[in-house]
Amino acid sequence: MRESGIAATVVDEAGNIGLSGRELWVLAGAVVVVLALVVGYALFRYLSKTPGERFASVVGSLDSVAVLMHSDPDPDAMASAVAAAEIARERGTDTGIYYPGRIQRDENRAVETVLDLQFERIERADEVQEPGVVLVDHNTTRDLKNGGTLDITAVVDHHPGGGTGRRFTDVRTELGACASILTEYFSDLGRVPDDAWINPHPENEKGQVQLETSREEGWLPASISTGLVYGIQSDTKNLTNGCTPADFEALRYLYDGIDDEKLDRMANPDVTAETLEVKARAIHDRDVRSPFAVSDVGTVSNAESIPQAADELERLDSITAVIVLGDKDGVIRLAGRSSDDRVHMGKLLDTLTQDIPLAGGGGHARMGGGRISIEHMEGIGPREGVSRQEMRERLFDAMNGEV
Ligand SMILES: [Mn+2]
Repeated sequence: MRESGIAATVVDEAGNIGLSGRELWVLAGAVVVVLALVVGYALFRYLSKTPGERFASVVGSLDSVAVLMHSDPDPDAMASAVAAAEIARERGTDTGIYYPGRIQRDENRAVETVLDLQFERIERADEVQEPGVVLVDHNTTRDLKNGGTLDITAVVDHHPGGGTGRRFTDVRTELGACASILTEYFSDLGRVPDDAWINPHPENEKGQVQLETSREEGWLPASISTGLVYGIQSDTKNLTNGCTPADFEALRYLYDGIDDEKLDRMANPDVTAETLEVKARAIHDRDVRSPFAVSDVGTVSNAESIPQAADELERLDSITAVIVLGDKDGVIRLAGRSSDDRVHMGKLLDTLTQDIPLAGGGGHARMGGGRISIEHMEGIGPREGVSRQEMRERLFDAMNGEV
């Protein structure tokens, strides 16, 4: 009985066993089922990973990674960058933290100093040598010269904008701070905020106090926890603006790791005498025509004191919109604040600077800035210029909707 039907095993003259057509189909079916199971299992493993685990495996798969902040690194961006770098380092990946622009504000510089952070300032994309790039607290590289040439591996952010990473994107626009997302990653990865500063680790045999945190045990250093807490605080105006349950959950998780003394030094940094003097000048010399105010603080040596003076003046109870101007190096800097729905500060400063050569302005509804070269404002060349006093009148006219 050599051939007893289609279903039977076929044995040829040489005695080799072949497969009938039906058996081939069964075998093919089995292979397909096994493949589907393998793919399904891999997909299940991937999908059942937490965002923190996925982020860690992406950054951990690279030899080195560059963590990039935006051009005005604030406490949220710095804390997020340090956290992202920590997760990569834990996986054996070399890291560098970079930013274009400047760290100017007193409170931003305080974070750098208090947490003893090392960031590298760059101007062009080709200064980034690492094969992997992670963006934190922003999602496109427009602040960086030739930023478009960078291959962005991962994006972790809470701003709108639609930028994505090639291998990982976690943008949650509803959250108050990017630091809340990175905090969740540490929680996902089983890291425990180090409360060593509250309860010093027990003394070892030699009687030395072991304050050094032990990475093997999964501790999260207090400086990182404290930075993340301050990042959340400062991005949400001390938890009064844009906070979600997830931000509070992040703070709850970090609570044990807060270093009170460091947090206080960051939240209440020493300010330079000039910043206080410029604020004082802005308040003393204010020109109030309710509900608007303009204040000219004259020449300053740190232009960053001008927006800080605007923040201060905006707090006056009868004022809904304020513009502070001052000059440095022949350039007038304008800083505007508005809580008045009739005054879109960014558009106002943009319109106002349009007919002056080399001037520019812009921003959001509630906050804007601008720059005007004094020479060009006063009208070098064929144009008829505007005096500083006339500029002040123009600012009021613009806030009144007359420009
Ligand atoms: Mn932020």
